[in-house]
Amino acid sequence: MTTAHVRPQVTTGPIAGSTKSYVDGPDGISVPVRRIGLSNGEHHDVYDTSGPYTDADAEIDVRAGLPALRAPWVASREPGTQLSYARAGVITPEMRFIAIREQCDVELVRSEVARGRAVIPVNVNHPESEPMIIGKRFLTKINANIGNSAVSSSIEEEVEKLVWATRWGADTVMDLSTGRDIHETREWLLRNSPVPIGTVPIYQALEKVDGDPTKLSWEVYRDTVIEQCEQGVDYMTVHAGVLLRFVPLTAKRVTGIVSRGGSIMAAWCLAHHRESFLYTRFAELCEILRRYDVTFSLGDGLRPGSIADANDEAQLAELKTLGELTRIAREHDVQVMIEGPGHVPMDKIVENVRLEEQWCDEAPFYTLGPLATDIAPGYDHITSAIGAARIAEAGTAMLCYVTPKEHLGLPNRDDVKVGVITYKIAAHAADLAKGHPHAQSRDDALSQARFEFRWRDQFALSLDPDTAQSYHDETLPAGPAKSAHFCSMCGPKFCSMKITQDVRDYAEAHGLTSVEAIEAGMDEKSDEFRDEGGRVYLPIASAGD
Ligand code: IRN
Ligand code: FE2
Repeated sequence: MTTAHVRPQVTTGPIAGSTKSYVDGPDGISVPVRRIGLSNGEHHDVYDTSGPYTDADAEIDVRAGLPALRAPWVASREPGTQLSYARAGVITPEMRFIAIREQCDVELVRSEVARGRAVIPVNVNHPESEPMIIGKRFLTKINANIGNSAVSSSIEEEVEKLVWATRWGADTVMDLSTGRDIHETREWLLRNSPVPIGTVPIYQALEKVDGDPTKLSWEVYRDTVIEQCEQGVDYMTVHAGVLLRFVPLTAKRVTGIVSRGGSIMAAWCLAHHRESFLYTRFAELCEILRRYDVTFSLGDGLRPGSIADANDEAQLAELKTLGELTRIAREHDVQVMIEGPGHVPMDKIVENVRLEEQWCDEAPFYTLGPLATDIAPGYDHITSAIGAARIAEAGTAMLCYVTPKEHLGLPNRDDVKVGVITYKIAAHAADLAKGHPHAQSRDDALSQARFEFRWRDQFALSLDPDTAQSYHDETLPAGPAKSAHFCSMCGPKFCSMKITQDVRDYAEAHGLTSVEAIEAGMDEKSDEFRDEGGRVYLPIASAGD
């Protein structure tokens, strides 16, 4: 990290209503949790992706980078991948860390990794990262894409986007930079990232040949991959399933090839009329990734980019090829996940998961949304979260976020937050539907706070406390409103929760259960009604008085 002009200014400090806490495990393992303190004296701990930035006294110098948490673990063992250890029955400190984080048995972590149904993306050269797992038996994860383009953004902005994305819950971040200073931007991100960093190496390889895909070669690509492995990139998108013979299958599509990496490789294959070097050299690539324990994210270069193209022949032919490559990677002890669509209508979503599981031997599925409709540019975080919730419920392990700027421009810091929160909603909704053992407790705690008019607790338990509180305060900013038994939506007389509580109070006072209380109340009211003559419409004088 040599650039003097980078300002060490990133967002620090705890999230409103929370403090950072650590759970200690064996071997000096210390796992971060976000502790939400409640006004009734209880607290609620939640999974925390934000790294040391949310410590109360955080003073982060981004020039120095984060502490190298995993360095002693890596130094004390023979070279190997998490997959090779898991297969040998070895439990690594990374697995122990994850078991505490996920509140599960460490044997579940080991066996799912050994089986290839989960991955732990941890490059030996990214010791700053806090271990996490991607697999359908664990909490659904979300990825946030950042990175500059030739026309926009600086290193400072990208580092702040990284810190901001993880603050709101991004489990991994991908640096998709294609503009200036690609190597240096990535170095700053890696040294300051508490979460795994992913990349698409073909983007940087293309920069090296002046943006002309036909000039790409295995050698340029290989050297780029090694450069990124050395820096510490934890997982890499490799579009090795875009085969020469699949390219014509996209000719009649409405939106052709929408994947950047996919279109670059298709251009190379057609120009040289040869099979993709990513495919023909795949075993060599495995050997490189294995040395650093970098995880493959096998790219969906032929994913559908419109509802019309969903689940078509090109997409499925590529998916089958990714299954073939999964087996080769695993033979080399390299961890693998599989990237998925894109744009898919709701009725075609589940089929994607079933085919992926069948053809790719249940390697973790990592999908981009998918968008459930094409008609809402400006709102594609929502169109895609609908698909994302559905596909995660069906078994997708990680969701790649989509921001409101999708299809329109490079997301800024605010878009990153909206994208992350939107995807936390989709992921959590899926975890609830899947019956994840620890998912519902936060819903229950928030609902309890809501019912008891503990407004501050309701804000603190929410995914975005700042927005929840500012919306509340827009109409009722005064301090006493934080304990009032109503909000401005219904006012004091029409709050259903207030009325329910009155019913319960009445029941208690009269020694009745709630149902009896309601019936008793009904009887009282109907007596009143009859006493007044049993008329639905009362004369104006009596009704108004
Ligand atoms: C995820 C699932 N399918 C695609 N993605 C992500 O899309 C991928 O991980 C990368 O972050 C981004 C752009 O990939 P393409 O357009 O180069 O395929
Ligand atoms: Fe799209």
